Amino acid sequence: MLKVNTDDTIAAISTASGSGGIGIVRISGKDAISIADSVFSSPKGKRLAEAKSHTISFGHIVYDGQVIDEVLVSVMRAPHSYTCEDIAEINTHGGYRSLSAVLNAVLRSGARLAEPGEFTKRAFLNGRIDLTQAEAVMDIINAGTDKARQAAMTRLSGRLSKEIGEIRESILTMLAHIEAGIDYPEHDDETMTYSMIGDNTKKALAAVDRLIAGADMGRIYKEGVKTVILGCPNVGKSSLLNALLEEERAIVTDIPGTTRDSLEEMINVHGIPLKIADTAGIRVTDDIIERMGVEKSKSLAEDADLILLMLDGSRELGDDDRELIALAKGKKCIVLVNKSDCERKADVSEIASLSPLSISAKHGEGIEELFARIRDMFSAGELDADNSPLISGERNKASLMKAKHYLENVLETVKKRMPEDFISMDMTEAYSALGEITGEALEEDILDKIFSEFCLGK
Ligand SMILES: Nc1nc2c(ncn2[C@@H]2O[C@H](COP(=O)(O)OP(=O)(O)OP(=O)(O)O)[C@@H](O)[C@H]2O)c(=O)[nH]1
Ligand SMILES: [Mg+2]
Repeated sequence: MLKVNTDDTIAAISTASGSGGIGIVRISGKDAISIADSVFSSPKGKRLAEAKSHTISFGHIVYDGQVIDEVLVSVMRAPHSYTCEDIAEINTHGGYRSLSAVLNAVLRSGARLAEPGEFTKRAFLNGRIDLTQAEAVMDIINAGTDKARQAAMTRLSGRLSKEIGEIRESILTMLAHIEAGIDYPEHDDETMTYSMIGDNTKKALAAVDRLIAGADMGRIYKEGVKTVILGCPNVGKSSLLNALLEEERAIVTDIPGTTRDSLEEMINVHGIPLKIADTAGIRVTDDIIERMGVEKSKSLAEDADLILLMLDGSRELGDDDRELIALAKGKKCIVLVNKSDCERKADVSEIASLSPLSISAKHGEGIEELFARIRDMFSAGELDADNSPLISGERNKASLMKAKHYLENVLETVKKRMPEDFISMDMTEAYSALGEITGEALEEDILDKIFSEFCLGK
């Protein structure tokens, strides 16, 4: 069982580093308000201890006889706060010196520096949110696009928890009936028949499958479409990256083999985030550095969600080009024939079935058409709150895959009419795999790891 250590009071700077109009030092725990009080001085001698919950007080932070900053302090009392504990938030002027001096004063007055994600971890341990909602908080903070933010907001509202809860509930009901049958064979009417177990398991499995189906889109909205620009040397891959970014990011020369190592950037295509990599041109080479780059390009292509396969339209297609086309088979791929501004020498009739798109990376021609194709590939209509992908991280997908596996075992057992003990074993496993998603069935060290990836002060 998890140990809930909320004896100590934690503090951290909750705003981003760098200068801004306002910065916040957040304090949470049973001594939060008294610690804030010990460094707070109001012009009228008002004490924070007397302040009502959800009010804000004006004053100064004074420590060691020195006035550190003019501040506003919000007080939120347990259990009506982010962490369910007493919270004081000191709004300072948002410069690093001021924030760190205020934090130091708070730490010297009895608070402990919070670990990354510790405020959210307390909200979880105190039962205010479950793990899917805690992860949603982080996803909102890190959202790279509006769609990622929308999907995370849906999870924060608890919709994923609700769906997982319903599947677990149905498994639990089946388990209870089976157990009743095992323990009290004379109460046969309580026992579910194999076919009823089969039907209910199929329903649970369908619900798990629906969540898995959304998982890849969820990852894409969160982390971006893994996109790789692939092609032979000198076809214009780096020029395309620069055209997409609208800046001279990658070095472009007419020397084949210019790009040695892959280069990654994020771009936003009509709301779809693309994590795009320019790679070393693929060819057989003796240069050891270039060869390593070529290997890396190939492995990036294997792992990609989308390949932008580039050919040079100003020269004839070669065997190297054909090899790459074969490599991209079975993947989402857009074939680009570059250098449309030059005389066309490549005969693209052999790849007509791939609907190659003619572009000029150098002059930015055909880029809009490329964006339109990407949008059509990755957005099945506008996302709204009802069809946002609910699953985002790999962790959640792995738990769903595990649950799917055990539910399939159940169906197998039902089909072969094997003893019911097998069914309850597999159902119990499926039940706890689903519990990992909401955090009800997770070991403490795994939880620690999840929260440690959060940012400081949240
Ligand atoms: N005329 C014309 N030249 C282009 C176009 N795109 C790229 N080039 C030129 O082609 C040459 C190679 O461009 P790069 O973008 O470096 O090609 P690359 O595929 O990244 O090459 P490596 O990094 O060596 O694999 C440069 O001289 C570019 O200016 C284009 O659309 N039209
Ligand atoms: Mg290059």
